[in-house]
Amino acid sequence: MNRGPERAYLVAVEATKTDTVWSVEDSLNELEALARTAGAEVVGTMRQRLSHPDPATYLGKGRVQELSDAEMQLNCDLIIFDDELSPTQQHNLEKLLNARVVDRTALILDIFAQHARTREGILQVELAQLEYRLPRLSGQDLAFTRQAGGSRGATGGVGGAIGVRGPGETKLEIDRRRIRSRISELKENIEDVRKQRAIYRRQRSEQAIPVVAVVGYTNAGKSTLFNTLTEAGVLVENKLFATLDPVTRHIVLPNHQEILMTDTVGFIQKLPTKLIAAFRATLEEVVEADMLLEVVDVNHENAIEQSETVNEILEDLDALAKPRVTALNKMDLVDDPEDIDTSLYPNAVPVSALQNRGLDRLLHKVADVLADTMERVDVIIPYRKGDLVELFHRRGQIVHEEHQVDGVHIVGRLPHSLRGYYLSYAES
Ligand SMILES: Nc1nc2c(ncn2[C@@H]2O[C@H](COP(=O)(O)OP(=O)(O)OP(=O)(O)O)[C@@H](O)[C@H]2O)c(=O)[nH]1
Ligand SMILES: [Mg+2]
Repeated sequence: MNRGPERAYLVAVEATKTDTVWSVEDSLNELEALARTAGAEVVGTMRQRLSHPDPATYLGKGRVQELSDAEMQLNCDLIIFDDELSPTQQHNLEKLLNARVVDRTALILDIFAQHARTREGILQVELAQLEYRLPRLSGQDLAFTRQAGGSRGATGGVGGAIGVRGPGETKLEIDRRRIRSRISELKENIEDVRKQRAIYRRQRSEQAIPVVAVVGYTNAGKSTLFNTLTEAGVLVENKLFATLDPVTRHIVLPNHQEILMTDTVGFIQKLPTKLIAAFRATLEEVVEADMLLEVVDVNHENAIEQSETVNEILEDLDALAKPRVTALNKMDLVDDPEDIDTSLYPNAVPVSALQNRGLDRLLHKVADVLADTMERVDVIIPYRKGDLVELFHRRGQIVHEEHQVDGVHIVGRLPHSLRGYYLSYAES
């Protein structure tokens, strides 16, 4: 049976008591992009101004009735709410509406489930899905599962219905106890992944190779930039959340300093805390990085809101104070580059990752900002210690180098952890 894309109707509350920088229009536009990424066709939208969403039914009672009429008329398969619904709201809405009730969180989880590729990604998505479903599981939900069921792919990924497919799908029909035990099993597995990552990180930091984490809003062009810089061939897609698992590659900066660069999962507004918690293993790459390279899609009409959301999430992760360079990406699409206010972003460099423009300047900026995190040294290294000269070239930044009778005189900067090797050769 080939029915074509599922028909989705979008619903948002324009909360008057909120501190978000996002307008309801922009948030709904983003929800539409998410719905399309998940494979749905959007057939209508509704919004209501309220001081805050109704605790029982999200919208006011009258609007729910209107929604019920609209869904019949438009023949909707699902209704997507632009916030995370509480289990109560979800149950009440399911009673009042015919189409499936899906919230922003379930939609994001659905996209994550479709895009998870590595073991780490798959584990984290399943954990997030089960944590989300557990408090929502009831007799009602089981009816909803059967109704939504349909195809259940062997991998649990593609082919099911939006909001209910993914690694956790078959688990929906088992009881809470079994879900809980699966959750603790997943947590143990993820803990193993975290430990493994921590070991890699320790090895990296012993080698004093600085780690630069590429962060930014979903679809900003992080993977494209990462690929152009490393030619690594990471999945690039004009879809939200194309990348879920961090990938790390070696890069040599124009001054010959080596760094490690890590591509990461995209951020989005209203990112559920449970999801951030589930993705802790991945996000620790950001938390532990020496520096952040934020990618901003300057051509996006919400570039500033997106960057603000990135800042909020970095603050939650305790990573806001890290040294940062901003790649103002997609400059090739900007009509008048003069219009871009670069002072809004820390250490901003305009680039086009797609057209390989501005990247040399960007890497120079990365080297400059890294230099600020390193220590200035002035040493004369004896000729028999050629390995230390070579190490300085690879891990440090050289400002001045001169071959003298007593050795190689180097003035430059080194990561703190390497300073010890050079102490005995310090000039005066
Ligand atoms: N015109 C233009 N498009 C770009 C540029 N950089 C990236 N894109 C496009 O933007 C889309 C998203 O790129 P990705 O690199 O997947 O973005 P991302 O930030 O990694 O996205 P997620 O992993 O989904 O969070 C793709 O269609 C890219 O081709 C650019 O400099 N110019
Ligand atoms: Mg990506």
